[in-house]
Amino acid sequence: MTIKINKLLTNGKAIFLAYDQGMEHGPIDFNLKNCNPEYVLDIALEGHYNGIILQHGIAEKYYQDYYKDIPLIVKLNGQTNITKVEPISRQLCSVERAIKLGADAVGYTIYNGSEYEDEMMVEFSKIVDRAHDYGLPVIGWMYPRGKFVQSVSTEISAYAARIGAELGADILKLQYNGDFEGFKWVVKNAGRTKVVISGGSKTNPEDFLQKTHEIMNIGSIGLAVGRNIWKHNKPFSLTKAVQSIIFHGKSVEEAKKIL
Ligand code: FBP
Repeated sequence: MTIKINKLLTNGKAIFLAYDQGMEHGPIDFNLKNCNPEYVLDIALEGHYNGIILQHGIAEKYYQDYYKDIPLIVKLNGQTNITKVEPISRQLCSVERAIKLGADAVGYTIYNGSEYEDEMMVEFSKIVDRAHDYGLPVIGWMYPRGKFVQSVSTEISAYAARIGAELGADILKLQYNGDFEGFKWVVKNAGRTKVVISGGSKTNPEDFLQKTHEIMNIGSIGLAVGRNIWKHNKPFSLTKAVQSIIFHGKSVEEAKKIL
């Protein structure tokens, strides 16, 4: 079965807009504007994102005809920030329900280094098996976290990338730790599985452009970013600046002029 990944890419590169933080972090990330899914979907649509990442409930209520031009990535698992326990993120939505909602890809987080990593790896593998039967790409959020992980080192990131590739992910979403040379090795370990880098908590736009420039030079294909965009007061100009680096190879200085 051919995996239909091209719908998610522009000349092999991508920027996805992540909006599953309402569950992962809670409304602490939101204000009166961006707590409305339509506000974020408008950014994804008008900003020409390669995909919007939603939990299934938000997809069902908001991803109607008007937004159908944005490729949909349904996040199949999730956890809350209420219980401070060993990280485990369980499947909450089936591949079939994601397809009914219009998904072009599905996503799943694995916390490598958690005492529950085996449960997530088993769930993830079953999802890959099922999704690939439908030609649906699978994005693995490979987040080393838990009592066996001291820090998100380059070594553990490379290990997580390799696990994602060996489990059959089509794209991996990794957290860049700022080790520019080391992360080239991390990306190499993903092999043919593509890598996008997560946005992280909101920083100043100049630093975010610098990070974007770096991650495009370690072999990743782009970003899956949320808070840095939809918490910014000018999300469209920041989007254009970031896209100028990802898709047009602009320098940080050139991109800053777009802000
Ligand atoms: P951000 O760009 O806002 O960091 O979003 C990326 C993301 O992976 C989301 O998909 C997810 O909700 C969140 O980060 C997880 O964040 P954390 O690292 O705090 O668990």
